Amino acid sequence: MTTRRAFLGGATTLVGAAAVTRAAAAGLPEAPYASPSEAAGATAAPLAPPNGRPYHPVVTLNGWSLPWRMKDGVKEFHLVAEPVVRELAPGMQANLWGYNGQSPGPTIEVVEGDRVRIFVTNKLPEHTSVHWHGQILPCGMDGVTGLTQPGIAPGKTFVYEFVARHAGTFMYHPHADEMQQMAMGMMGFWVTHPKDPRQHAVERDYVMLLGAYDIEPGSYTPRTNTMLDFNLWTLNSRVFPGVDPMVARLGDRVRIRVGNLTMTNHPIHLHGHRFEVSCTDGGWVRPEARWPEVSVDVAVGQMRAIEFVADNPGDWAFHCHKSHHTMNAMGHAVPNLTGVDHRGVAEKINDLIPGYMVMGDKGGSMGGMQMPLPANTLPMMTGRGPFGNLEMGGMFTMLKIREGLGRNDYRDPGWYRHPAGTVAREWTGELPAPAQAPGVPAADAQPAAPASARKPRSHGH
Ligand SMILES: [Cu+2]
Repeated sequence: MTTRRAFLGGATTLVGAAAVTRAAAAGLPEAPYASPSEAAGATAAPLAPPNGRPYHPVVTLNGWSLPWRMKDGVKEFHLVAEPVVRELAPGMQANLWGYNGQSPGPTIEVVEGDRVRIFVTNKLPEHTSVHWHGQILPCGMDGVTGLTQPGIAPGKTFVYEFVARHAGTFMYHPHADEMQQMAMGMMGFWVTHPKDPRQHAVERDYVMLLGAYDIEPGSYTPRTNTMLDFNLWTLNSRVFPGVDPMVARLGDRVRIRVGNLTMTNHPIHLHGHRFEVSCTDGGWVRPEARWPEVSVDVAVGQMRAIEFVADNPGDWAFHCHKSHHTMNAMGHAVPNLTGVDHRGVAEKINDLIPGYMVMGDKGGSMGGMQMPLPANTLPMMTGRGPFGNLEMGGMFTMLKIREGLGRNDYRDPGWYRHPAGTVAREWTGELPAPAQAPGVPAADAQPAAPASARKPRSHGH
């Protein structure tokens, strides 16, 4: 970008600014790329519109919004479909496909009524197309390979042009070799803001796409033939603890928009608040038709926007409620050994396999376990909180609500300082007698196996 501007600046002395501007404008708009820190996964500051109608920009969690060029009243964007390397969380990189250097691609933000022109250059080894999921547009702009257009061959650029007719929440993704291209991470968010910025106004507007990958521990490239059994569940192609927290000032009205381009549904759950679904794939929900929720199921191919007032300070969990979707890659073909006494068995196996470790006889908690991991592999349940291991992964992050933050301050405020006496704590005083299910003897009245922690013999301590 800088190089080109510098070149144009120098050229004006020779041929005049107007001629150069016309020449530059005749070509493709530049394809913007994220800054190095954003490319590494940092959440970009909201992109304030430099021209066109005003709007309140969104924040793409661990992502960024795509700048445009205004040409004769048309917003021109340039997407480049290409292979990318995405850090899913510190310690794990994935070879994905995406747009403009990242998966998901940059968020496109326009205003209701805008005429939009999107150039799509294909740098993938196979054809592609872009479907503008949810947009009401001329059929030939719908991006379905074979049905509404030929595929964009490698090395070619296509142009799409339509009016963003309705304010709302949308996505973009290929409609070409979808199983491969979506399993490789090709997707992006699209927000059409209302013409009147006072309509549906909120103080904080977060967007995220749900993704799923099947990456064998120790490897880098997703298996794209997987139908349902994915092992990495992502928010904007990041997994916890690589997902930034959402930050809100106490009293802010907050919107979180979620789009699902995985192959299964995700019940998205927010702690500490009641919210309403304010916008779906089809547009805004009338206020009298909204009902209160604390979880919203986002089905395959759907978008849901939730809204609430951030009136409860703290660090609140925000996650998919399918417990395997808040874990990182693991083998799932493991029997449940809770309650099984395998002391004798473990000793025998230790003679054959030094370092053998019994798992799961006291439940599945792995927070304290140190197991060797292959390279480029994240722990299954991980993340450190102020009280210890979080034992999370995948589709998990936090909503951090604090008093007195700056209007545009999205920095992680650190851990919540709980007011004195408001944290669950160990009780050492007198206990009331617990009620017992009728006819069932209390557990401590039954003969119990002695509890003892087992460690692999080779660790020798
Ligand atoms: Cu899920």
